Amino acid sequence: MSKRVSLTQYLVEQQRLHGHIPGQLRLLIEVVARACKRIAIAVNKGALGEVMGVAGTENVQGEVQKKLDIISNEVLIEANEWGGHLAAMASEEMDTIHTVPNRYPAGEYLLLFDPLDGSSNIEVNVSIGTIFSVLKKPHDNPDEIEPVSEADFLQPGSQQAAAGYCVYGPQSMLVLTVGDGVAMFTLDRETGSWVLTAENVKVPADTKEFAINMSNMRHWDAPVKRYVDECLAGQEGPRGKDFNMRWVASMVADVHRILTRGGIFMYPWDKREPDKPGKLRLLYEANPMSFLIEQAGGAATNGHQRILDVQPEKLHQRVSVILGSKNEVERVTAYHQEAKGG
Ligand code: P6P
Repeated sequence: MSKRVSLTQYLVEQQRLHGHIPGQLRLLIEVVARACKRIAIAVNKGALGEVMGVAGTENVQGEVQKKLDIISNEVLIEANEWGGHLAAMASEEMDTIHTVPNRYPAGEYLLLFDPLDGSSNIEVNVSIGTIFSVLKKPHDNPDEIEPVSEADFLQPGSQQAAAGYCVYGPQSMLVLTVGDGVAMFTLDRETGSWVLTAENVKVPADTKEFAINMSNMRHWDAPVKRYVDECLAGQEGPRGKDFNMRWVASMVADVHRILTRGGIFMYPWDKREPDKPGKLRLLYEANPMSFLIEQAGGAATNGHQRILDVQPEKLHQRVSVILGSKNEVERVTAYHQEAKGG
């Protein structure tokens, strides 16, 4: 068996080789990874752990919260409050930011997360996951310790210091980037450690697999409909090849498949709620996933611009997402440009 490299060893070696994982960032990543282990244990208990079902509350998105949504959120908050690496946190499950209590030291990073994405799949035992994004707290005046505010979180995804997800599936896997490629770690349940199982992950530029919720087809804008129709036309159509379709309804699972074997994932704007840019949240879903995909050589746009260039205006704002194999994302984006007469 080849020498096993743990998450800690990987981070120490990356710091030694490339120097962009300062101590506080390494601590942050290790704390998040440890919290994800606790979430994996709770998720894997299922009905045996009395964690199934709804919590009887709604989140800021107006979505019914599952018990595991709340549990996962609390695990991440408790794990990250005391370490001195964070100034504040933001979560899909919390209306406003959570500032590190005064009894703990404040750090220079901001942590954003969707604590349990895809939770509609919990009862049917389909992969779900935790998505996280790391930003640096802006410093107007480095000599002053300024209070943290929601405005500090409103940074384009290109400013992320790190991003990743943990997928709770047949294996629990942690997928991470600090801006120098994508690495994957598999949870060894016997030792409780995250073991490096893939690095320098690359998304093939072409694919024969697309992921979209086809039941929304009648609501799509023309460029998305054109792209999917061409995929469905297969070998006899303009693409000259047959395509396969997958839709897990768990972004973490769909993105993990794309990082593993290529593909394109789309949750586009549609006519159901014209004022809503899309379903997925920019800061703690689209930005971290787009950072990972780009670091693996893929592309991520909202149909009109690079997702990582979108300037956020609200903490929970949504965005249209087209990400994955570069040539396919560029095709769909070009169709949007053509439709605009670009
Ligand atoms: P639909 C899960 O609720 C989620 O936010 C993403 O993980 C997933 O890709 C999408 O929504 C699924 O949405 O409308 O197909 O159920």
